[in-house]
Formats: sequence, C-alpha cells, structure tokens
Amino acid sequence: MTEPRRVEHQMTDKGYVPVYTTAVVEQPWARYSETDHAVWGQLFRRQREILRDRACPEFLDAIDALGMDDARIPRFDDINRLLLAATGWKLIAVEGLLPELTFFEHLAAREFPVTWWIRRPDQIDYIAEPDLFHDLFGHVPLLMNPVFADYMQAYGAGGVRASTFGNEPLANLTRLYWYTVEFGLIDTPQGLRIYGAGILSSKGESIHCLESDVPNRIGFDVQRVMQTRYRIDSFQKTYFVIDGFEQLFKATVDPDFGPIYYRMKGAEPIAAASVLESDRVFQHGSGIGWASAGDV
Ligand code: HBI
Ligand code: FE
Repeated sequence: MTEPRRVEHQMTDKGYVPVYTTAVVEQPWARYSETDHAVWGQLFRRQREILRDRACPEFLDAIDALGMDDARIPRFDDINRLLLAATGWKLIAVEGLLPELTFFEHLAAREFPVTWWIRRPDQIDYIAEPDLFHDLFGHVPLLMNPVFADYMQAYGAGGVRASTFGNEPLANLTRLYWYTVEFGLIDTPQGLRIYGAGILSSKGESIHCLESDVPNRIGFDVQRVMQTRYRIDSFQKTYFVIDGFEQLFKATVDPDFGPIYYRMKGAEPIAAASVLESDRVFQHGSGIGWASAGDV
C-alpha cells in the first residue's frame, strides 16, 4: 500500500486553487507526530470548553459516546465500531478534497470522508480546506444521531441525482449543505445552539454566530436556503435556524429533491446579507463591517 499523501490547495499567481483527489487510504495512525497529537489536543480542549453551552446536546453527547478526548488523535477503526453500531455510518480516510460527485457517492453509501492529516501549529486558528480536526470533530459526532445520519445519506443521493441535471441544481444543493451541515443553527428549549461543522470547528465563529448583533438569523426554508449565496472568506452574514433534525430530513424527501429543481429553475439568487418579507426572523443583523463583494 502506498503512503497516503497530504493533498493541500496550491497558491498560484491567480490565487488559491483547490486540488482534488479521489484516493481512499488507510489512516496512517503510527505516522502522526507528537506535534500532530498536540494540535488535536489543543483544538479539542478549546472547542469542548467554548461549545459547552453553545453546541446542541446531540453533538456534545456524541463526543463523549465516541470516546473522543484531548489525549490522542482518535483511531478511525475505534470510531467506526461505535458509529457502525449506532447508525451504520463509516469513516473513510482521504487525502484531501474530493470531486463533488465522488463526495456525494460516498455520502449516499453512508461513508463519511475524513481527511487523514491535521493542520500545522501555525494554522490553529484558520485553515482554508478541511483537515482532520474539522472533519472528525466537526462532522462525525452528529452522524451518531439517526435522523441527521439519514439526512446526510439522502443529501448524498440527491447530489448524485442532481449532478445529472447540470450546474444550477448542483449550486443549489451546495448552498443547502453550506447553510445546514456546515453553518446550521438549531432552536432548542434552552435557546439557539450550533450543529454546523464549519462553526463547531471554529473558535471565532462559535461565539460570533450566537452572540454577535452583526449577522442575520433566519428560520430554515429549503427553497430560500437553496437560493442564498454564501461567503467562504469570512464569517457568514446569515445563519439559518432549524427547529429539529426532522426538518432537515423532510426537506430532502418531502418536496422530493428532483421536482424542487424544476420549480426553482431560473430563480434569482439572494445575496448572503438579504432579509426578505417572507423570512421568519430571529435576528435582523446590523451588518456592521460587512464587505459587499465576495458572495458565491
Ligand atoms: N471533499 N473531502 C471532502 N470534504 C468535503 O467536505 C467536500 C469534498 N468535496 C466536495 C464538497 N465537500 C462540497 O462540494 C460540498 O459542498 C458538497
Ligand atoms: Fe466540512
């Protein structure tokens, strides 16, 4: 078996260029350095503390149920025994970003791709692409929840189908992933809580998304979300709030993913900052300090 590579973006004269890879590898656990384990430990302790009253209880409970701690980078084999028993999901180790269709195919097969390598100490606060901490700490715990686990599979299956329909459906689907799986908030009896992995793996955004007056917080609506552009270079201007994981799963099966594309054909994209008449508004953000360009 060949040694897994560490596939990262490239900086060119034209700026940041993502690099894609399809290989599925064995987690080279013995190859992690003491620095790698220390980076995991530092990030784990910091996020576990910040997320105490900010992450949804399903996430916090699953961190414990999966036996994750700050001592060592977890072994995927150990996680897989617990995950397979709970929801039938399985981690696979990958070298970096997967092409979109490959990514969807894995999700549809209940396989979650986790980047095997972890960021360097100088990247503790920010890294442009997914690494082991984002993928494993941010995404994997909620796969222990049966409803969320089914949503992820349905999303992957929808993605495989959408990729035969062209660019517009795919762009819409990517927005849905962004505003739910990566940057979603959930309403609970104790108040708003985080479930999106992009937030859960970020110190700054974990606080900003719940406590800042700047961003909008708006009730989830699948069509609204699929029309909304997003930012990849800064904190989000808008967070969408679900009232439970059932709402997510229903969004993928109820107005079946196929028909929604046709209904939405040619629908105008909505800027990341916009608040509409029809929105259920938890907070209308002040928008102070926002750059106007950069939505994708
Ligand atoms: N590949 N490894 C990896 N991890 C991701 O989160 C990922 C990906 N490829 C594509 C992708 N995400 C996005 O297109 C999602 O928006 C679907
Ligand atoms: Fe992610």
